[in-house]
Amino acid sequence: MGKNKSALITGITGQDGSYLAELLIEKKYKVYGLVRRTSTESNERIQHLLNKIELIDGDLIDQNSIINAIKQADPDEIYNLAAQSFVKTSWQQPILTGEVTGLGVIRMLEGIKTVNDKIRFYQASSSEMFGKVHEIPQKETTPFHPRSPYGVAKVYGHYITQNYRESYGIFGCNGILFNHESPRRGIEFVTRKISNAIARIHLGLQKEISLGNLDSKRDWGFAGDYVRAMWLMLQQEKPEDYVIATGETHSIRDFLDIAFKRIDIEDWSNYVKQDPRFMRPAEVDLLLGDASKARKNLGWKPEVNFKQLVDMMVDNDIKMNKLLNK
Ligand code: NAP
Ligand code: G4F
Repeated sequence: MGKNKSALITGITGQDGSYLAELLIEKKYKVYGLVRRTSTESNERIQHLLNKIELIDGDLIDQNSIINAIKQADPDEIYNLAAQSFVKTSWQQPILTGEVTGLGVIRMLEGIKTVNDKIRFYQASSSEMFGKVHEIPQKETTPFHPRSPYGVAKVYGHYITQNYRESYGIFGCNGILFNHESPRRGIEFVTRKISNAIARIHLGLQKEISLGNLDSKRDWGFAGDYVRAMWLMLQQEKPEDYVIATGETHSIRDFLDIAFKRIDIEDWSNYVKQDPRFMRPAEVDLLLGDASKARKNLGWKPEVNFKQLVDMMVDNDIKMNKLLNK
């Protein structure tokens, strides 16, 4: 019997990192996670996995820490999920976002080139790169037009991964993932902000919710489905880039409709306030992905639909808030 595979995940403490770690453990991988030093631990999402994974100190800003982590883990595969991932913050911290979300990628690739150029590399590219979209739906060949420092940084990461593939033969894949959510989504992203507020309204802990633009549309899927696609990309014969999306788009208003219905409220107008603080200097109005290449080559398709996702998030936040306020 062959040796079990091993993987290094950057961003293991994040939403996707925690689901991917679960998937790889299920597949009998030895899983390592790169974690940055913080004054209080950010292990909440991987608490249940701590005895099954190995954490290694490192930061995407620090080249030596990356090289040391790759040497220590000696992985077959690296999944680069770490990033400053919140679009709104990228206007307040554009240089940090460029350092981590953009240059962090080349630091990982340089690490691979230095330590072992046979390691397979997954880069977390983003539908934010399509920004002011040039065609609907967006696919692998759609031109990029990023609308935020975050989007620009992701475009750099995307092209540098392609370049290391073409220049040095590194097995690097870009997964161009459209928005994906879950009960583990960060609380500042719109879906979780809404599901948590609705849970609190339902329990009488909060009266209303303040949001920004309600008209933008996103192709929202379930994070648990999307990490499967990441793994599948690295199991193929040839490294390629793939769009991962559901092929459906919904506005923030649609999300509010379904989420409020879960607590039996049909007309939510009195519960939602619009607040300019949550508007952005530039907006991505509409994202809708065409994942037919992934369906054909990887056999990938989403299992959780939009309503199931919204209900799952609201139900979970009701449960969590009940526990917190017991
Ligand atoms: P997330 O929950 O925000 O997680 C980000 C992770 O990056 C966290 O583990 C964070 O660690 C880590 N990190 C941040 N700065 C770092 C640094 N300087 N060095 C090392 N680690 C650092 O993001 P996510 O939703 O799981 O997304 C995963 C990746 O996919 C990101 O690259 C994101 O940009 C990309 N993406 C996400 C979506 C989506 O809809 N979720 C769509 C397309 C692409 P701490 O816990 O210490 O903060
Ligand atoms: O939930 P969001 O903050 O996600 P956004 O900007 O689409 O970015 C997410 O998806 C990307 C993939 O396309 C990832 F690459 C990125 O890392 C991240 O995971 O905002 C979604 C929409 C925006 O149009 C925003 O303007 O919701 C709108 N919105 C309206 N009110 C709000 C709010 N967004 C947030 N976060 N908070 C609000 O109060």
